[in-house]
Amino acid sequence: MKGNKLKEVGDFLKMNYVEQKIINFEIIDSTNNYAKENAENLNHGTIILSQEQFAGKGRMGREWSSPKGTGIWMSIVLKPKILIKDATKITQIAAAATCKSIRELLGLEALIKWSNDIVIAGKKVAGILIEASSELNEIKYIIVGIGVNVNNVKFPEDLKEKATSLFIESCKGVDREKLTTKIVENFWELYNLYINDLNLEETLYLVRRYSAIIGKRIDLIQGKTIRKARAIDINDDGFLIVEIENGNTELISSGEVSIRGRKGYASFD
Ligand code: BT5
Repeated sequence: MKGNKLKEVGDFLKMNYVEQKIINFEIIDSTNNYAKENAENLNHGTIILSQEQFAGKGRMGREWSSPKGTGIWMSIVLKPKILIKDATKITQIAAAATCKSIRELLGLEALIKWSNDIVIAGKKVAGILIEASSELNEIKYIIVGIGVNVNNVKFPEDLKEKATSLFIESCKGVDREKLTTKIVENFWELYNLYINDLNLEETLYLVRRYSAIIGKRIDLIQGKTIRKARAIDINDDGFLIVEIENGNTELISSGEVSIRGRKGYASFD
């Protein structure tokens, strides 16, 4: 374990959140796995970063490509007193914070592909993986995994069509430390509003304003079933309101279905 690579992040957090611990790895299977395996002994707010992941994970057993030194591969350990049903709100907080940070730091037109992808020009630049453990209905811990493609210049063949990086989109090198700090800062602000005041307004404002799908035609994918629909809005509880082709309106919970654009993975019309 090395403790000085993403030094500025550590300095920022030490100044601002004294109790927060940052764990830096050169290489690890997955920062989420590490966080889960050690959750009992890690304090609320602990941040795990790695330069590289050799078994980075997406949702539902999918892989997350995490080459060395190119991206932000980060997990945040949370131990909030919330019900398991509210864990999906943390996905929206993380997506809003990541999207906002990319916009603030780089001025790129990042959008949220509801609910856990950040896309630029129809390609995925970041993904969020929330893993929670609960007892009865109460959360024991939530691990917020955030992966951002920062300075990748190319992608493996199978990702070429749907992945991009901040470097590719902005044509300049991006300071990972600054971006990591900004994401953590924005995440913490939105998270505290929610946890302390049950205030999700700013998060909902961001996920609506920067939605890649509201008003667009989408395919709703649930297992082997694909339904054509239109995304109408996100309601105050964070559910996506969709109008199915047959005219019925449905509320979709984060994580319940996958969404695809009619013209491709994240190209919406
Ligand atoms: C995600 O899953 O988008 C969640 C990604 C979370 C990654 C972070 S990194 C830190 C922490 N530790 C971990 O092990 N994970 C978290 P999902 O929506 O299931 O998307 C996965 C799909 O995205 C894959 O099946 C690929 O098609 C595609 N993909 C894989 N790597 C990618 C990359 N680097 N950039 C863009 N797309 C990628």
